[in-house]
Amino acid sequence: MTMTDVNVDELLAPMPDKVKKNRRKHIVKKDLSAGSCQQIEANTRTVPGIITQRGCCYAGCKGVVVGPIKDMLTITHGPIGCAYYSWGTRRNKARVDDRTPPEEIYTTMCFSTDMQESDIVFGGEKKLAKMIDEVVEIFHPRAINLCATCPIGLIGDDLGAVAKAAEKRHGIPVIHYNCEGYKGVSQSAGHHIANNQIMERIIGTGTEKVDGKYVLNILGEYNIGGDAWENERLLEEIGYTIGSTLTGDSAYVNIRNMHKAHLNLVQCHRSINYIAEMMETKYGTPWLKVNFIGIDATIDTLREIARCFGDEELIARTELVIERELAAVTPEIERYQKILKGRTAFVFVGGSRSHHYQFLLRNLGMEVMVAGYEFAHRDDYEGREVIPTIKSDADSKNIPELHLEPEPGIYRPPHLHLKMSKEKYDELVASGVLNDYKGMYPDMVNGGIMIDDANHFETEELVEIFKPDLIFTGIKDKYVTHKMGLPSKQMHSYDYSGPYTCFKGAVTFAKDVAHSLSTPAWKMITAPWEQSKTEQR
Ligand code: CFM
Repeated sequence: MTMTDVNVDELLAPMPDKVKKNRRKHIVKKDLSAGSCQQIEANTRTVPGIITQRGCCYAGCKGVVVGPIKDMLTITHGPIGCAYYSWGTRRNKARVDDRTPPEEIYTTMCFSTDMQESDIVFGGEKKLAKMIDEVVEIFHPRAINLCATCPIGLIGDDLGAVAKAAEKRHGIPVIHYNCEGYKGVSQSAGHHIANNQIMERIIGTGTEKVDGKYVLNILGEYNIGGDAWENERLLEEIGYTIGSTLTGDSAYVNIRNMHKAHLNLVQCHRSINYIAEMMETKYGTPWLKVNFIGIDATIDTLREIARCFGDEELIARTELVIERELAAVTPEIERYQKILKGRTAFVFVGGSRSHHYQFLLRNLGMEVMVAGYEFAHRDDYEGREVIPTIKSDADSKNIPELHLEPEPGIYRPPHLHLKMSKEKYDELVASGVLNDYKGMYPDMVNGGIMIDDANHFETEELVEIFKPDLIFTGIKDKYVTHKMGLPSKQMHSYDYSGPYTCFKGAVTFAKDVAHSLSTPAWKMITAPWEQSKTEQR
């Protein structure tokens, strides 16, 4: 059977009719002959009882966006488990925060109010206020995040009031996030809530001067396994200054001054597109969708950034760095290509990697047959042009939208940020370079499947049909995959490896994948369906 023969309806056949009808809308097969992408259903509720890969709203807010900020102290207001599972498990690395000794910070700080039964009955506001007093006295944080969990929303503790009173008592920002786990349909809602507060409370409050001829922010880069450091190394060699990443290895003190950058780079569109758009409105900062995953993708990204500024010297330095990096990694990549060429994979990750890693895998001679997102929205699959047609439902209406205006005295038109004429800027926008994202569909292989919020049943069916050599996924699917006799790499945390970005990162990734595929262990396992066939015989 060729890839284009795969019948999605057959795949769902064993499901009850209602579920089948629901799930069918979340699966799209790439069909080159059809031209544009068929509409996919995304960012809607998971079928109750189905084993989803998704996380909660609190995970998206605390675990993903605000948790990694290294000089803010985060308090999880809720039972201890929520803090336990959202701290230290995501490999968002950070260097020591360079405060005056003895107050250096060696790790991101997370505390929990450890809500008990009596707190749930009588309310937890006093406990939270007391905890803020204690952490201020002991740790002297620059600013505090307060994150709500499910029970807090249910009992109605007023986080905003506690935060406001604490700000008065201590004279530092105390920022609250109503990111109860049940808000929205996945962690995506938490990204939005975090974006809103970072925009309202942090960005734009700094008054320090940011030096540099070309200052870039890297939005949606969380420095998993050190990814951001590799990006920064290259960009700084070319001649850029990094204002701040958001939020990998980031600091409150730098985020405050992000409005002073000339250009925002957007790596993960899903988790941070709100800030990119809001900064464009409020400060006039243009944004460029980038991808540092994959050698060709990195080269294209570096050239596009240089093109945005149009400085000949910058363009020449970009080419020089590309040439040098390529020369250094090509022999090694070619070595791994011998093992990897012709192999196939599935990629199931949150809301951006399933697209980005297709570029890197292609560089290694591999093809992605099925790509799934846990919680992406239609624009991450189909491109931003569909945004005006996305219908909002009760769940999305639950998340506040900020309506911003240009900030008087600070706003500068975007072309002035890039030091170019308005005409030239308009041209870059019209050609889809700036302020745009085309989604995953254009980069899928013909006959390949895009699947939203995939579940275990579908994963197993797809494996049986496509028989991939490897699955890139998360911890919930990793061991299920192993039991099917397939190697699986953890694509959220990179297991214990990384960085995977840019040129050197591509070699590390190639090495890890080659190791996974070369281990003889997989030959010793019989997939469940193979087993039943043997028994039938
Ligand atoms: Fe963005 Fe991420 Fe992702 Fe994401 Fe995540 Fe992550 Fe992810 Mo795990 S911010 S959407 S909520 S790239 S934690 S660093 S790997 S699911 S694909």
